[in-house]
Amino acid sequence: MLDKLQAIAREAEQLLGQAGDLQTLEELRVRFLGKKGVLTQVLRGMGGLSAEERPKVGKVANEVKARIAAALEARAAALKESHRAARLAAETIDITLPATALEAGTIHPLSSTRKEIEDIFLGLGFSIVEGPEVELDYYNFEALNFPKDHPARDMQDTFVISEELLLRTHTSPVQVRTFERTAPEVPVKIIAPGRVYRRDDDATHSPMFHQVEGFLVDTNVTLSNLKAVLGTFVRKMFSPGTGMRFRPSFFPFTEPSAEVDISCVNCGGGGCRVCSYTGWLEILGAGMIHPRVLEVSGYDSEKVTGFAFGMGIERVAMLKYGVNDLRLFFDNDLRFLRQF
Ligand code: 2NM
Repeated sequence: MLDKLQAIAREAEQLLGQAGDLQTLEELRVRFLGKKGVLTQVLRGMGGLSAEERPKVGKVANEVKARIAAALEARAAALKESHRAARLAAETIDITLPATALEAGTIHPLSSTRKEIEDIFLGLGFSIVEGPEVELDYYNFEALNFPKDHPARDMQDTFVISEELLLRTHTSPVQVRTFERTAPEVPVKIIAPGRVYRRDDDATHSPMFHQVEGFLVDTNVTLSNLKAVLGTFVRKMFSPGTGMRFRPSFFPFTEPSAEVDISCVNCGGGGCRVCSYTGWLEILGAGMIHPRVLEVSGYDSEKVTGFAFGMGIERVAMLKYGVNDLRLFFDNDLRFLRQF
């Protein structure tokens, strides 16, 4: 029996040494070490051995098993290594070839416009604050004095998530969150840039767009302070000669409210197709913060006043760069983006 075991070991080692691929190796493993393999067959015959012989044969059987397993492993490693060497030899990389040029990107026009707006207000002493895009109905509408039946609160116009949650339709909730943190301290001079969402989609409306809103709260803030700040802004943003006018309007969170126009960036005010021959272009909304908005956020509206304004970054960018379709900003067509 011992001779038989030695013979098995020798045969296995010889066959393994010749195995040319992993498939053959696996077949040999099954043949020698498998459940119905050669070694198992021999060990079955151990029942007929004497009590003295049994442990001796058992010991040799285990040694043979270990030898075959080791030979299997060594051959598998050798085969894998030679496969790797062959693959590397076939694969030729010429590291002296010139590299493929990486195309340099550019800053997106909405990003540069946002940055320009931010820089102007930073220069006027405003700080930048951001807030969540998924917002509570309370901060988006309730605290801003929008009545329960206001059309903007309709599911038709707002992306509603639940009874309490929605996608913010403007960045004004940032103002309320800021008021809550700072009240009753003054002054507060903040701009809030960011993404906003409305259910609207055409050449001049995108369901997602960008806004910058700003507000200033202090003692003795008046409408003339608002005009001074916005006048400075439009002259820096467009050109030193840019004219500005206020038209009466309505917003739930400001009283009085105004739509702000600038003299046409295309014709300078003489009248052309861009301004529909009016000489003016609407650029932002503004007003004096409604006392109720100040009060719910913790300010005493008898002691402090404030102004607020809001503008669409897409609209500013369209006027600044003469872009006539807002969707171009979101199409990611390189022929468009490369022009900035
Ligand atoms: C606008 C127009 C007018 C505005 C008001 C406030 C707040 F929170 F202070 F009341 N934030 N933004 C505002 C006012 C926004 O956007 C067209």
